[in-house]
This record gives sequence, C-alpha cells and structure tokens, in this order.
Amino acid sequence: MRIDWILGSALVWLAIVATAGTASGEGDVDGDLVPDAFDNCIDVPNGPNQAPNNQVDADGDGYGNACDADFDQSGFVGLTDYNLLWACFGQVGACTNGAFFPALDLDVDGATNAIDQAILFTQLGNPFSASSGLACADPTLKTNLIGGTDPICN
Ligand SMILES: [Ca+2]
Ligand SMILES: [Ca+2]
Ligand SMILES: [Ca+2]
Ligand SMILES: [Ca+2]
Repeated sequence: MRIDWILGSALVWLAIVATAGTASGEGDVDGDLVPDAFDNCIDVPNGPNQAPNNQVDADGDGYGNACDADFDQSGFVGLTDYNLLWACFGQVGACTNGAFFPALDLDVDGATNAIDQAILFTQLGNPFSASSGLACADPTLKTNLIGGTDPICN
C-alpha cells in the first residue's frame, strides 16, 4: 500500500516536471512576443512589438532579416555581403540597378542605410550563427536568391 502511494507521488512529481519543461520550451527568449519555436530570430527582437519588422524573412531561408546579413547565403557574413549592401546604400525601396533586394533592409524600414549597415557590422567577419526556431531553417540549405533559386521556407 505504501509503495503504491510512493509510486503515485512520483508520477505526480514527474507530471509537474514535464509540464514545467514544456512551459520553458515555449519561452520567448528575446521578448518579442513570438514563441521561440516559431521565432525566425530567437535571440533578436523581431516580433509584433518591433513592427514593421515582424518576422520578415525577405530571402525566405527561415532566418528573419533582423538576424540575417548573410545575403549571398554563403554561411559566412563577409565582404561579399557588405558589398551587396553597399551597392544599394542610401536607396529607398528598389536599388537603382533595378534589383530590388529587400533582404538588405535588415530593420525593414523600407530603406537600405546606416542602420542596416550597423546591424551587418555586428555579424561581419563571422560564420553565420543566427538561431531560428523554424524547422526549415538550416544553414546548409540556405537559398541563393542571387542565383535565382526559389526560397525554401516562405
Ligand atoms: Ca525574435
Ligand atoms: Ca533570411
Ligand atoms: Ca555571406
Ligand atoms: Ca533599413
């Protein structure tokens, strides 16, 4: 009888721990109102309270603009990415070369400018390391829009 009681208590305790674990798994690390499991930039606020940058992922690779300065999908944020941004620097909307490239607009304010450059600088010279809660976001499967490949996540 006493063994049954202990076993029952243990099961109740396990249920409580499991519930707590589930709750923490549905957290929102960056506090942007998008649960981590659905957040395409887990560590960077880019949710409804950062409108218009609400999970915008212009190149469709599963990583939101807010954390994705790897424009050429090379797995590294380097000089090529910087040059792509610089080619459109100061432009509002479409670039003068006709290649509207909204992925360059990291803060999604409609312009490619010093704000976007500053965000890129925080990632420059490093392997792409953003975290996304989306299952389709795989750095080895990033899509090369420059080469014309269709997006894989949007
Ligand atoms: Ca986020
Ligand atoms: Ca992206
Ligand atoms: Ca790159
Ligand atoms: Ca911008």
